[in-house]
Order: sequence, then structure tokens, then C-alpha cells
Amino acid sequence: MRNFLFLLLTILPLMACNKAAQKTQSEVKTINIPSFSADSAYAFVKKQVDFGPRVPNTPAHVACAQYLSAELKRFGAEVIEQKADLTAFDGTILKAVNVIGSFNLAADTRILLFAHWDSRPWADHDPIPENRKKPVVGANDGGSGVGVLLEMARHFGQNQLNVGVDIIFFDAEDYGAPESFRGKDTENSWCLGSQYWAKNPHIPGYTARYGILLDMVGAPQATFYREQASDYYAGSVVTKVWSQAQSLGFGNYFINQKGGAITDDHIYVNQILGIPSIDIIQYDPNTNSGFGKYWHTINDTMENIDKETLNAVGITLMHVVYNEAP
Ligand code: AHN
Ligand code: ZN
Repeated sequence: MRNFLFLLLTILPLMACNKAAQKTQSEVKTINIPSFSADSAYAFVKKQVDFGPRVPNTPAHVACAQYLSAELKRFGAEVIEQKADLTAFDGTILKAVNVIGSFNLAADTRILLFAHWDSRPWADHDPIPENRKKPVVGANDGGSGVGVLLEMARHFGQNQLNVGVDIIFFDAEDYGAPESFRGKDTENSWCLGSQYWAKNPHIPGYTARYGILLDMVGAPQATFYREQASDYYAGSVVTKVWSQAQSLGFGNYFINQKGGAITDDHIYVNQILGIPSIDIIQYDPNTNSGFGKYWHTINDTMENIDKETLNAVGITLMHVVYNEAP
């Protein structure tokens, strides 16, 4: 009896599939999802790293902003460089630039994709004390999310989308107060670029169906758990992305379990603009920080970027975006 039930349970879905396969070509809605290239995404990460650390108020930072803007334009986006003087926790005025690229501007339904592009001025989690005043190269922390989004943008310009997509590269995310700093409101010393944009969106009244933040999406065998604020504000978006990943065979990267609660750019997009937004962020339960062993160290370099991880995130998000109905 149990065998029979088992057989029935396995055969029934197969029969259902078969029926779908018998549909004529015209009945089946075919969506062509352009093939995300991990090699290309990797090259976009490397290009950023080659400028040097993208620390605000440095020539490398100015040059990289220019590069990001030019690349988005080259891919056919409408680009806005949103400039602002932002005050850091220590009083430093940061010459910040949020780089915004829009595709399919006529579409009312919009998806927001974002990552921070600046790198941290101090590797304050480096195990070697003398490295802690050096800047973070930020191949993973900053570079990886932007690299994946640039590769997606390359396709957005060439393959018709059903929805509008806005890509924002936020500045001044990683200028947050070090743990040694004893001051008030250190929590809000992070994510200055996204806080500014959420209070001053590039289009007054801007909204989107949902937002997806990519943060540290390039480490070998990275694991992405359901970040707690993402689940609170946008649980259905988390489920959409994680199940898409699962069905593409990337369930070893996207773990369908509760992760940490992270202060990141998505918090302000959720709280200030009310756009349900999630954070795809590496979570490694086996490290102290939870962010992997090279986080905020001088070893956050290209040697620790893996194309397989960029591939898993990029292909998953291409499916999510191209499957979105208007
Ligand atoms: C805090 O450490 C408070 N948030 C982590 C956000 C972050 C830093 N992402 C990359 N670098
Ligand atoms: Zn960081």
C-alpha cells in the first residue's frame, strides 16, 4: 500500500508535466533569460579593485564613480549621479556620489536593485594590529555586489524587460564608526548614502514593487541566509528569491533558514521609503563577525572572489527580474 501511494505521488506530478509539455509552442509563454556571465561579472569586480580602495575623498573614489556612471550609460541606462556632502561619525565631510541607472523608464512597475560601491577606510577587523589603519580593498565588500549588478545591467540594455529596473550604487555605506569609537548613534553612522537617497529620492515620490540589496556576494562557498529585517519587511520577496535559487540548483548558497539581523542599506529603504527590500548578504555562522573571515581585513581581495558564487547570485536574480510580470 505504501509503495502504491509512493508510486502515485511520484507519477501524478510527472503526468501533469507531460500535459504541459504537450501544449503547442504558441500556448507556452517563453521568456528568454539572457545568460549571465560570471567571467564578465568578475571582470567588473576586478576593474573596481584596480582603482585602489574606493575610500570617500580619495582620487580612486572619484575615478570609480566616473567609471560606474560611464558603464551604466554604455549599457543604455539613464544615469543620475546624486552628489551630497555627508557628515561622517567623526565630523569628516564626505564628498559622496550615489550612482543611479534606470532601464525602461516608461514602465510604472519598477524593481530596485542596489549595492554599495565605497570601500571601508580602515581594516579594523584585521587580525594584525598594524593593518587596522589601512583601507579595505573591498573586492567582496562593495566590489562583488556592484560587479554582479553591472553584468545584469549589460543585459538589461540588450534584452527587453517586462518591468522597469533601477540600479543604485550607494556611496558611504562603509564609513561607520569603528567599535572602539564611543559616541552616540553609531548605528546610523553606516549607510550614509542610502540614508541620504531615501530622504531625497532622485525622483520625488519614487517607489518600487520591491528592492534587493547585494552585499558581499563573491566569497567561495558563500552562504546567504534569510536576513531578519528582510524577512520582517519583505518576507515574500525573500521567499521568491530563495525558492528561485533553490529551483536553479543553488540551494547550497541560498540557505532557507533564519540568519542575522543586519544594519545595511536596505533598512533605510524599508523604513524611510517603505519599499519592501531584502539583503542578500553572506552569513557565516562559523565566524565571529558572521560575515566571513576576510570581512574588514586587508585580505578582502580578488584572490578571495569566486566566480561560482557570482554566478549563483547573478543567474538567480536574472530569473527573478525577467520573470516579473508588469
Ligand atoms: C554593521 O556592521 C553595522 N553592518 C554591516 C554592514 C556592512 C558593512 N556591509 C558591508 N560592510
Ligand atoms: Zn564593510
